[in-house]
Amino acid sequence: MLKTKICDILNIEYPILQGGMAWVSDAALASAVSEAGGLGIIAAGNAPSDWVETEIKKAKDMTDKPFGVNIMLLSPYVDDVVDVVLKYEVKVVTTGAGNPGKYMDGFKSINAKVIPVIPSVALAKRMEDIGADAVIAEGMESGGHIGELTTMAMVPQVVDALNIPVIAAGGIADGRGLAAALALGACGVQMGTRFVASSECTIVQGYKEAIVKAKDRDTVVTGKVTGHPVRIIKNKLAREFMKLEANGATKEELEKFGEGKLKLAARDGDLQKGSIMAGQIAGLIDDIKPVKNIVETIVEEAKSTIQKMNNLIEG
Ligand code: TUI
Repeated sequence: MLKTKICDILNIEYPILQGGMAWVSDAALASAVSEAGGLGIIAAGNAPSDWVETEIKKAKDMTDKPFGVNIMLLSPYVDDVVDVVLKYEVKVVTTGAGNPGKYMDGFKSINAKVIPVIPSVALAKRMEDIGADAVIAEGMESGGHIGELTTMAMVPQVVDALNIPVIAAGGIADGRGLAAALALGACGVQMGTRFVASSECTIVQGYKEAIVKAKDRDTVVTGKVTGHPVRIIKNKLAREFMKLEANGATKEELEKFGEGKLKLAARDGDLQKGSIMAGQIAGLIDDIKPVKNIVETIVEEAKSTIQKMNNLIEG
């Protein structure tokens, strides 16, 4: 048992969500996480809505447990993806890379739980005001598109500012991280990078191995100039991106250069010219293992961490 209020709200066993990662989080990964007692999430990313529809159908076949869909609000297909989510009455919707305000009434009409990812207190408050059921406070330790605040600094500030539950994300990959998030007042965690390095994740093996190989300082943040900073593992692409930025490339040039590069790494297997998005916690991850093992190990480790902390005050 490691129950928090988010478990009741989402009807899940453990307070662990799997991050919605473009080109990574499909029905196979999401259903494995849901079957293991967490909340699996299919990522729409920049995919067309028919791909999302297929993955939702597959996930419904693969698990009877709740799962979610993550909507990336910068996607050109966002309106169609929302329609698919409404058609299939998806139980949980998370959003990223923007403000989901204009879709809120639709989500509420199917009784979906809506959990926006937010990078600041101000946006978290706005999400509470428009009826979000919880928020995911995602620190800049995360992989992919990030904000400016760290998890450690942001989570307690968001917890104090809101009345709805807060889930912590960014820099979490083990039970100590889960216990720390609970200590900061969060009622659960979302993990991305840890679940990429899992047996059920369907991306190329080399991407998972890059995470296992990565050390603490092996990620960099590119694209600050474009207004969409993205954390990736250092490789040829990262070096070229940084060179372009140093040479004053325009936002348009950088965006064009970045296009399609995540798929190139994750699905086509080009780990030098592709973009290997991963969080700073990649340095802690040293194995690729089944999702069930990841979830159970984290829960057990969180419990023993909390026990140890309790022992500190009981002498
Ligand atoms: O969205 C993510 N992570 C992502 S999305 C992605 S695909 C992509 N690739 C290149 C450029 C842009 C996207 C890869 N990784 N995480 C959730 C997240 N949301 N991080 C930051 C935010 C965010 C940022 C601004 C959420 C809201 C927001 O609001 C701005 C506003 O006021 O509308």
